Amino acid sequence: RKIYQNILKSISAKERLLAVLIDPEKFYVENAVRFFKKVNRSSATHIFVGGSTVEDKATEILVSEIKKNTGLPVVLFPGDVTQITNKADALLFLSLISGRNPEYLIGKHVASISKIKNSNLEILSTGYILIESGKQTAVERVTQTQPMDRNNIQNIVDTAKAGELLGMKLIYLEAGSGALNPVSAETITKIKQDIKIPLIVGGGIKNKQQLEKAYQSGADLVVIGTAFEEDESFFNDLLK
Ligand code: 1GP
Repeated sequence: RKIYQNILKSISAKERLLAVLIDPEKFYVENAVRFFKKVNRSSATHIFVGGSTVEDKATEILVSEIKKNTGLPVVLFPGDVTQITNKADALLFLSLISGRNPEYLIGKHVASISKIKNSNLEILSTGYILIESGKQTAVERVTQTQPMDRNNIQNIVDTAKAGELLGMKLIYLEAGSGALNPVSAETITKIKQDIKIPLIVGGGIKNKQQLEKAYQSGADLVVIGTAFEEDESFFNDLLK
C-alpha cells in the first residue's frame, strides 16, 4: 500500500526520510499552526504520533489537527492500544522484539484488532528494538523489558534479522526518547548490511551532525522528537 511503497521508492531513489515525532502528551494543539509552518518548510517527510502514556482521545484530537496543517503522511507510533485512531494514515504495528514481554510481542496486537480491522489504516509490521542508551527510558519502564546491550552488536543484528525473517516490513532501532546516546553508527551499519527491509532509527538525535551520521551509517528513516520539542529553530537547519 501507499505509504510503505513510497518508503521503498524513496530508498531506491536514495532519498533521506525524516519523521517528526509528536507526543500528544507534550504537544499543545494551540501551537499547531505555528509548528507545522516550520515542519512544512523543512525536509521532514513523515509525522509520527505517539507516546508512552497518553490520555484517551488525545491522539485522535491531535491527529485531526495535524491533518489540517500538513499534507505529510501521519503514522501512528502507539505506546498503547488506546492511541490507535483511524484519523491517521498508517500504524506502526510494533512488536518489541528486543524484549521478552509477551504483552508487547503479541498481546497488545490481539487486543487492538477490534479497533483496526475495519479501519483504513495501513498496517506496517515493525520489529521494534530497544537499545540501552545510558539511562532508563520510558519504553523500558512502561514495557518492563530490558533494552539490548549496546556493545553486543551481533545480538542486535541477529534480532533485526530474525524480525525480517518473521516477515516484518520495517526495523526500528530505538535508543529511547531523550536518550543520552543515539544508536551507534556501527550498529546501524552492521544491521543495514544484513537486512533488506527499511531501517528506522530514533532516540537522542539532537542536531544535524548526529542526523547526518545516522543517514551515512545506513538509516533510511530517522525519527526526531525531543530536539524539535525543545527548540523549534532546529527546523531552520533542515530546510528543504
Ligand atoms: C523516540 O525514537 C523516538 O521514540 C525519538 O526520540 O525524542 O529522543 O528524538 P527523541
